[in-house]
Amino acid sequence: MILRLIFGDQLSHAISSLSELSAERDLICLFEVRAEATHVKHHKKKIAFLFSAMRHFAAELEAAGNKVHYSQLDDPANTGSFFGELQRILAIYQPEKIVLTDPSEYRVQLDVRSWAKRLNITVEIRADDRFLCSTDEFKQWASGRKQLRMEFFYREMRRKHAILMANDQPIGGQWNFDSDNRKRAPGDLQVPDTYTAKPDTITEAVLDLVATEFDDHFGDLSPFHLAVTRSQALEALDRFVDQRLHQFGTYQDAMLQDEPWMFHSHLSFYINCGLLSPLECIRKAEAAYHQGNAPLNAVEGFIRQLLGWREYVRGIYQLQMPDYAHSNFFDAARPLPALYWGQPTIMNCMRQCVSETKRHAYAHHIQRLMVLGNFALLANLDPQAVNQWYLIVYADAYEWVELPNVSGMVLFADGGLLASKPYAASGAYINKMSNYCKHCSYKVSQKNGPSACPFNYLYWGFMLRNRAKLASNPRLSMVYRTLDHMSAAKVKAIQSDNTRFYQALDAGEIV
Ligand code: FAD
Ligand code: DLZ
Ligand code: SF4
Repeated sequence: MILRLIFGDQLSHAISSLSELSAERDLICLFEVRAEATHVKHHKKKIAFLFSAMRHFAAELEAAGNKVHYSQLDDPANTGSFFGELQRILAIYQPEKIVLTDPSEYRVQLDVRSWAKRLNITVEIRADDRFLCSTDEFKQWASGRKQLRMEFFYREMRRKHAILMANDQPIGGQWNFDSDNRKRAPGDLQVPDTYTAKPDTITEAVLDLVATEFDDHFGDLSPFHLAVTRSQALEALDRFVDQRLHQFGTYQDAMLQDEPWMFHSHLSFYINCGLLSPLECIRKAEAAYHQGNAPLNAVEGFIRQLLGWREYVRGIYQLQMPDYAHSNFFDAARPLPALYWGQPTIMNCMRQCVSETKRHAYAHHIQRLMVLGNFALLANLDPQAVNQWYLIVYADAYEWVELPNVSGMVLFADGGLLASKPYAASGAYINKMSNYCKHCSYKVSQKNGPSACPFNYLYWGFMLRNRAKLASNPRLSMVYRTLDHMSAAKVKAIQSDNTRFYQALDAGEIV
């Protein structure tokens, strides 16, 4: 007998650990374990989503005639860890070897590499070929390059997979249509409803379990309408392509009050746990362009996220771990303020993004980057605390994708390996891309004083504080030239606003 172990983010029937599967001979194992749900205290909805998707996946495997062992979290015999469950199951079945697909997170990669010795059994670790760029291929691309810019990686991926290409040239004559993708959304924009699935009895049981066992975790369980099977996830993909894709590009960077979904795809949960493959999402979007159902700026924008960013951050993670997790270019050390956990705040943009995150275990990219992340960067928050928060709160978060986005893209903690400059922005950017400021008690047009938008003076405070580390960056030369021309009184006002704000923040006052 071969024991084939499937992790919670490996719910793909075509996964490498299941190739050459023999239904008569083999046993497929899936383990719900407390250690995974609590090594960081994941959002309740994230745990419920993954447990329900795992249970549905196990049921599909069984229905197809396979032998499956599934450890439920509330089974009194459950030991609570992958290793413990494996030991327990090995004693019962005594398989000749274990086959698994390499786990996505470094922490678990280390763990599985110790099993052969600790369990005295052959453990065959297969590559995860659901990614379109293998670890070795990325290493090759990166070797000898001074800068690892996503744009050049993306172009190679477009060529290699022949996506949106015509005779080795990008369709439309350009690789990138970002300049068409920065429109502000009108306040009365009609946004279609996101896909909703009705919870079945399996999901209901999981929701009860999570409510009981993880009551002290952040986040709302209800409403729960995520897809938990491949067929539901395919419906969600079709709905995106039919109803949202055509506007994806235009409103890619836009945010609206009380509108969490915008024209994004809401597919990351399903792609990252294996219910959808990135290539099928890319191909469906490409087909919509060729059929005239979506414009090039939208389709290229969407494909760049999946074929470019997603593959690129995974490559960076594989290349840079374990050191990457400790990078802290700015020596930032402020603890995560309670407002990230829902403590009231006067900053409407932060309130909106945190409350939507709490409700849906989802926020779209620009909320994660330019509101929640921007504040973390400006306020000098400890990268480890910020990473932990992002890993906890989003249902699509696994360290391989969360860490490069947070430490690289948002916090510039890697000193510029991933981004060419920090994505720092004042209130003007948030006001340009959203209507949040209209609903805020702070005044975005005011630069200094207690009623001024904090992002305005925190932005300059950040640039002043980090002058020695940033002034030589050519992309920031304009910023430092502006600072050099500021009057001493203006600089003093910025500094005293920063001091006042941080004193209040550190004292736990409502800011
Ligand atoms: P869409 O906007 O519809 O994009 C389409 C797909 O492209 C996504 O489903 C996703 O698979 C992929 N994608 C888009 N941007 C990125 C990116 N920067 N990196 C990797 N893949 C991308 N994404 C995660 O999947 N998990 C995370 O834990 C995560 N953490 C993030 C943390 C920060 C600070 C930032 C700035 C971004 C993070 N992202 C993460 C990337 C991005 O925000 C999410 O993938 C996206 O918001 C998911 O929503 P969507 O499916 O509607 O995406
Ligand atoms: C995120 C998560 C959670 C909360 N629980 C489990 C679990 O009980 N069993 C499991 O197999 N996977 C879980 N996961 C996903 C894992 O964290 C993910 O598979 C690993 O990080 C892969 O390296
Ligand atoms: Fe956010 Fe400032 Fe706008 Fe308020 S005024 S919503 S704090 S950017």
